[in-house]
Amino acid sequence: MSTNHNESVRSLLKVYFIMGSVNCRKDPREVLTEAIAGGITLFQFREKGVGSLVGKAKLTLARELQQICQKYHIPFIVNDDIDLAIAVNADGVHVGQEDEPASSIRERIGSHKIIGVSAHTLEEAQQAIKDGAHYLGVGPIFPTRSKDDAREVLGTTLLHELRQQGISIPLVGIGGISIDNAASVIAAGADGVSVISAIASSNSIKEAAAVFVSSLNNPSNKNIRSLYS
Ligand code: IFP
Ligand code: MG
Repeated sequence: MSTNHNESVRSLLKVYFIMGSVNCRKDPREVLTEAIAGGITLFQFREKGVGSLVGKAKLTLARELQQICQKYHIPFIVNDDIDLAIAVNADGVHVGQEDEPASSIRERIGSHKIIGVSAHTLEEAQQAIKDGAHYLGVGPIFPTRSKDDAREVLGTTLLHELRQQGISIPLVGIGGISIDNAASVIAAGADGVSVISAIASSNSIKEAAAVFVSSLNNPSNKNIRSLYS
């Protein structure tokens, strides 16, 4: 896909679903298919943590999930694993601060691919933009259990500060985002929300995704705790 236009990435971030097999209570292929039916706008394959697939099994799952994304025209982003992203010709990668800088990743994966970088401070954000990131993942906004090595909770303050400092590139909030607090993340300046558990752990994946989509279009939407009982 062409990613020369900031605005196309911005709109893709609206409801950015992230998962790997360990986040799913049923077949990840089913989870992804339902999430897409609910209206997610972007998908990141994040096969990480205790019990995650490696090697050939990881590659196979990546290909299967990518095929589902392709069928429904949802861009497929790979977390961390640049070699995997290249092997499957993913639409982009997401990397953390401990990974290769965006500038060298871009040389490896090609200029037309999406590069997202995690940022936890203004300085990290500025550096990632210099290095050529197309969007920034800002978080953890709220406490989360999806990440073993999660950093200090930021609240929505950094999002606000980044916008106040004139940073205009697409931003997505991540970490502990639920239907109840998603609107506050957007209000602070994010273009979208990244969600793992609130969709993957729901007992109705499609509805959970759909409620995020509609709550971001209509922030007064009431919560739906029954989906997580
Ligand atoms: N942010 C994001 C994203 N993805 C990650 N895997 C992460 C931080 C650690 F939402 F894509 F921006
Ligand atoms: Mg990483």
